[in-house]
Parts: sequence; structure tokens; C-alpha cells
Amino acid sequence: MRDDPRLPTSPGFWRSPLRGPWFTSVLGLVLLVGTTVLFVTGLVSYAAYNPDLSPVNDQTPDKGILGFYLFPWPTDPAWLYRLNQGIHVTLGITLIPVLLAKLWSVVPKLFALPPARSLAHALERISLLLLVGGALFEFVTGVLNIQLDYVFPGSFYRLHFYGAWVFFAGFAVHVALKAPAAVRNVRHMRRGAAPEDDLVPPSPDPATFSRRGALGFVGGGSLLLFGTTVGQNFDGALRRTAILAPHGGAEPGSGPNGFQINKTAAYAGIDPAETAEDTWRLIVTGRSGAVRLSRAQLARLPLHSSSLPIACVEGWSTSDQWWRGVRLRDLARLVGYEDDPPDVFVESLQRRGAFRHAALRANQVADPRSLLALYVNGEDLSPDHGHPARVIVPAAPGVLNTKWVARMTFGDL
Ligand SMILES: Nc1nc2c(c(=O)[nH]1)N[C@H]1C(S)=C(S)[C@@H](COP(=O)(O)O)O[C@H]1N2
Ligand SMILES: [Mo]
Repeated sequence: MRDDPRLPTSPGFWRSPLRGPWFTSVLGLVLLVGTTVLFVTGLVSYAAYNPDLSPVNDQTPDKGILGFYLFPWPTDPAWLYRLNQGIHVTLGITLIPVLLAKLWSVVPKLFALPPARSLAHALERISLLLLVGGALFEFVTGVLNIQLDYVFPGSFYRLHFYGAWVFFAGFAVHVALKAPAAVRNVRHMRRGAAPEDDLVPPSPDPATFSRRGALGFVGGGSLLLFGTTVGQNFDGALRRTAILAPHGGAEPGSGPNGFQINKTAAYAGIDPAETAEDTWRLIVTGRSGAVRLSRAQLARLPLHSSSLPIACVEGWSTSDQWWRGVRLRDLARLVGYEDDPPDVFVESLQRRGAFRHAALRANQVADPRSLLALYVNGEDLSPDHGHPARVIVPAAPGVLNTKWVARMTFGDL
């Protein structure tokens, strides 16, 4: 069976002259750097949720030591999350052709017999399964999430989080097992000898395509994806180039509220009757009790402005918008925290669905740029941007900027 060239288990079955250590190594090197950046920006994105703050931000059950985190997420620079997540998503999409080409280049190994020649070889194959499976899983869940909006059973967040660690485990074992051979190979090549490699087909078909041409094809695919995605991090004409992004590069209308919207008020099931001036009240609770405020009362508190972007975990962001509202630390003051604002738990009017509540860390509350915004770009917030009031915090993931706020509970979480 091993030698029947009609079967993929036979080396003779694989005839593309493109396969070989050079093609695989170049792609592997790109992925080595690229997936490292993806893993690190992914962990940073995780940290940006302040995962140990309360169960509402980090919904990963039984994460144990995997959910380690080292620091309260900073509020400076204000574009921190925008940059991190822009890199994570844009790079992830750009690397898709490289990943596919790399998998294609090593696919004969998937069928190689016997399944394991030794314990080390068995370990290596299992680690490859984790590595390849983990990488595929991360790319597929990531893309589905940004394109199709949380279609998963359970939560994207959990799946992508655990998937990343499975991938990393495979990656670590793979590197540890392969490094000695890679070093040997490089030494061989330095001496001008061809590396030993079972990727080279024993009976190749004639070439119709050079290896460089194939690499160019892969790189061209990456460039095309990059060019049709990256614009979602910018405004105006640049955003319109992001035809592959989930919002298709379209701005929702023009004017002061004409910047990207995640979920509309209608989608979130916000009833206009609940947000009307004479029905909506904000309830703020803390050390000294609770305060109920109408929007008019809020608007008579000291108002402040900050220029801050919205940066969604899904990889789009807006440039700075000019928000105006009440400082979160002033709201903390109203309920008994004079100089030492604590954490806050923010709840929306929204009854169903994700993102209807969020917890913010004390350092985020204390930042003078953190607002409960009533206005944006000189106008009332539109219903879709969170009227009557929404949170905006520098450097935080968009998901922490709760819209249609109904209740804020200050106290250490
Ligand atoms: N109540 C509520 N607040 C919310 C959301 C939501 O779905 N419901 N979406 C969040 C997410 S994921 C983002 S990126 C921002 C987007 O804000 P925008 O729609 O005003 O751009 O709002 C956040 N606040
Ligand atoms: Mo978001």
C-alpha cells in the first residue's frame, strides 16, 4: 500500500515539484513570526478586558492558570487597543493565504506511513496535530467571528481563547523537537549540501510554475486581503476600501453621529419609550447609597470633553470622536468616593444579548478622560450610539464602552 502511487499514503502520489524544504521553510518562517505576533496581540487583547475583574468581562470558565494576567489595563496611550486589535485582526486575515500554502506544502506528511516510527516521532505528530489543528481552528473561528457575528455554540471568546493555548502547546513542542534538526539542516546547507527532506517528491511532474512564482502568488493573495481589510481602521475614503470588512467599508450615514456602529438600538431591542426624557433615569449606587438622575440632571453636572476612538475587538476602529459628558470619577464622587474611585459595574437597558454589561477597573474610572457621554461631536448621542448615555474610556476595547446605560454600581469588584 505504501508504494501504490494511486494512494496518498505513497510518496509517489505527491507530484508537485513545488514541494520541498525551501518553499515550506520560507512560508514557515513568515508564519513563525506572524503567529507569534498574533498570539501576543491576542493575549494583550485578553488582558484588555481586565479578565480577573469580574465574571462579566471574562466569560472563560475553568481557565485556571491559562487566564493569567499581570496588570490592570492602562488608559494610556488612548489608541493602545486600537493599534493592538488592528494588528491582530488585519495580520490574521493577511496570513490566511500563507497558512493555506504552508499546509498544502506539508500535506503529504499527514498521510505518511507508518503513523509513528518511534516515541519521539509519535510525539512530534501529535504536536503537529495540535499545531495545525489549533492554527486552523483559530483562523476559522476568528474569521467567522468578524464576518458572521458570533455564530458559535457557547462563546467565540472561550473557543478562541482555548484554541490559542492548544495551538501554543503544539507550537512549543514542535519548536523543541524540530530545532535540533533545523539547526543541522542550516549547517548542511551552509556546507553546500542539500538538506535531507522527505518533502521533495520522488517522482515530480514537470514544473509549470517556479517556486518564486508560487510565493509571489501567495504574497499577492495576502496583499489583496490586506488591502481590502486594513481600511476599516481609518476614516473616509480609506474606510471605503475595506470591502472585505464586516461593515463593507460603509460609514453609517454622515454628520456628527455618522461613524461606525456595532449594534443598532433596534438590534439591541432598545424601546424608544424607555429612553425618553421623562422615563429614562440613571441609577448610580455606591458607598453612600443610590442616586437617581434624569438626563437633564446629568447635563447640569460639570461636563467635560475627551477625544477618543472606538476600537472593536472585531478589528475595526474609528478615529477620535469628540465626546462630552460627566466624568466617571465625578459620578463615583456622587455616591461617596471622594478621592479614591473604585471599580464600577455598568449595566445597560438592554435585556438580551452580549455586551449589555461591563466592568471597569478603578484606574479607568479615575482617568479624567473617562466619561459617561451624553454628546458626541457637538450633538446629542444618536440612539444607535447609545442615547441617552454611554460609557467611553481611553484605550479600552469597544465592548467595555457600554451603550444605553441604565445603572452604575461603584465598589471594588
Ligand atoms: N449595551 C450595549 N453596549 C455596547 C454594545 C452592545 O451591543 N450593547 N456593543 C459594544 C461594542 S462590541 C462596541 S465595539 C461598541 C461600539 O460602539 P458604537 O456602536 O457606538 O460604535 O459599543 C459597545 N457597547
Ligand atoms: Mo466590539
